[in-house]
Amino acid sequence: MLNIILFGPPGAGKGTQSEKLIAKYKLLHLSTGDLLRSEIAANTPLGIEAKKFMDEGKLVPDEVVIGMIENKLEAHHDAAGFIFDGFPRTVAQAKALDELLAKHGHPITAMVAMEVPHVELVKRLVNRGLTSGRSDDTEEVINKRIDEYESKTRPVAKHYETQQKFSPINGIGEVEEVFDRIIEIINNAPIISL
Ligand code: B4P
Repeated sequence: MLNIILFGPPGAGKGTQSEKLIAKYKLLHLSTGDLLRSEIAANTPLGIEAKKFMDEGKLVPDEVVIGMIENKLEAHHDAAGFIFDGFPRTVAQAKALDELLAKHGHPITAMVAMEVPHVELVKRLVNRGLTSGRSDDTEEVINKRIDEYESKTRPVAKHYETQQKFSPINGIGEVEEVFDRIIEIINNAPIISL
């Protein structure tokens, strides 16, 4: 089973690269951002609560996102593996994910971290905001999201570095070039079973 975490700040290209990886490796895509946006679109109590945090550029509380991922993992026991996109975003989420995957005997294979400088992130997301209709793609909220990443999400890298699963790549370049860097890491990662 191939379990890949795509890691990086907002706008690093996690969603963009996930689409290509799913097509190549036939993995299940678990994007907490997408899951939260579909709850918002359906106007569920969870969505209404999550929207308040997302509109301010803040992370949604851990218990909400961990619960969503747990439900998806339980519902897809037979998957060939998962692409975790935008999850885990805190050390508490990473610990919860490790425990959930240990139950199934298939831990994280690799964390691929896309590195993109702050100015480029803001440029990409402001640009996406022109057409996305996303209320969090405004310059003010984008900067808050990047601050939130620096304080709460960056430490997750250390968590997987300690497990020797952390691989940074340059996230600048054509989408295809970045994709090639990611698949090189995935193809060379040892597959571990517990
Ligand atoms: P998300 O939806 O996860 O993600 P994102 O920050 O928008 O970034 P992503 O990296 O996927 O960017 P994309 O490929 O689209 O998060 C939204 C919010 O949800 C968070 O702020 C938070 O509130 C909440 N949330 C989600 N998960 C959570 C969790 N686990 N815990 C708590 N809260 C959570 O790329 C961006 C743009 O760049 C696109 O326009 C794309 O076309 C462009 N681009 C991509 N690759 C490029 C390249 N190589 N060159 C140039 N442009 C490129």
